[in-house]
Amino acid sequence: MNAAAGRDGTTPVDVVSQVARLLDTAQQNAIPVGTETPWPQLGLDEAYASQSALIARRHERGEHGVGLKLGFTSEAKMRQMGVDEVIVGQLTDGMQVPDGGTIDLASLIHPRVEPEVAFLIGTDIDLADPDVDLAAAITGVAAGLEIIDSRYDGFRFDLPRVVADNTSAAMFVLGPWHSPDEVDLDDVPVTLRSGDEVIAEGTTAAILGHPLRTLPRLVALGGRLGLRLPAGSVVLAGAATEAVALPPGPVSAEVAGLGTVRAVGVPDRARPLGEDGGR
Ligand code: 0L1
Ligand code: MG
Repeated sequence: MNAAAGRDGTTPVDVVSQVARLLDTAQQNAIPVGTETPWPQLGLDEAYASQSALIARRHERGEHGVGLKLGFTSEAKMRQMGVDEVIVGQLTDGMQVPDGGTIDLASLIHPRVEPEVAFLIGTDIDLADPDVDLAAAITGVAAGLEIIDSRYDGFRFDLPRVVADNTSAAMFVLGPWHSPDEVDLDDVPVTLRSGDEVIAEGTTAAILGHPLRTLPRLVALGGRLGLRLPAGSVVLAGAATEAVALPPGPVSAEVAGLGTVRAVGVPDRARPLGEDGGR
C-alpha cells in the first residue's frame, strides 16, 4: 500500500478497502501487520470507513452484527494506550464465546482480556435519531469479558489505526442477563481472575464514572457514523480495569451484583510461550 495514498492517484476508496483487507488477513492468519508494512495516513472518518469495510468482509463470510462496543472508556485504558478519545467498534456473532466456553489462543495474535459491563438493547435503535433514548431501551445488564487482540505488531497504533482495526475487538463473553431495575452499577467492585488468582481489580466507576454515562457518547458517535442497534443488540460499555495479557486456562470477570462470567483459554501447543501477550 502506498504511504501517500490519496495524494498520488490512489483513491480513498482504494485505501479503505486495502486497509480492511490487510487487517482482515492479519486477523484470519493470526499474524500481525508489522511496522515495516507501508501504511497510509488515515483520518478518523477514513478509519471508520475502513472498520465498516472490515466488518463487511466478515458479513460476507456469513457473520452477523450483534452489537457495538465502546473502547477507551476508562482513564486506565486511555493511559495504557496513550489516547484521550472514546471509540466505537462492531460486534459479530462470530466473536461471541458462550459463557464458560473455550478461547482458541492459536487463533489470536497477542490477546488481552478486560472485564466489562454489557447492556442488552430491547428495541430497534437508530443512533442518528435525535430523540433516541438508549438508556430507556436497556432490558438487560450483564458482566462481560472482552478479548482484545490488536492486529498491529506489539499493540502499537494511533487512534485512526485502532479504529480501522475495529478497536482491537476479537472475542467477547457475556454472563447471565439481569433486569436493569435490579442492579446497581454505581461504583461496584469488578475483579478479573486467572483461575483463582486476581489479575486486575477496579470498579464500575472506572467506566466514565458510571457505565450508563457511556450511552450518550455512543449515541453521539454512533449517530455520526449512522450506526443502528436492532432489538436484541449487545453494547459492551467498556473495561473497568487495564487489559491484561490473556493467560491459558480459566479466566473470569466478577461484577458485584451481576455475578461472574467465565471462559477458558486453550493454549496453542505448537507455538512457544513468549513475552508478547502471554505467548
Ligand atoms: O475495548 C477497548 O477498550 C479496546 C480499545 C482498543 C485499544 C486496545 O487495543 O487496547
Ligand atoms: Mg473493551
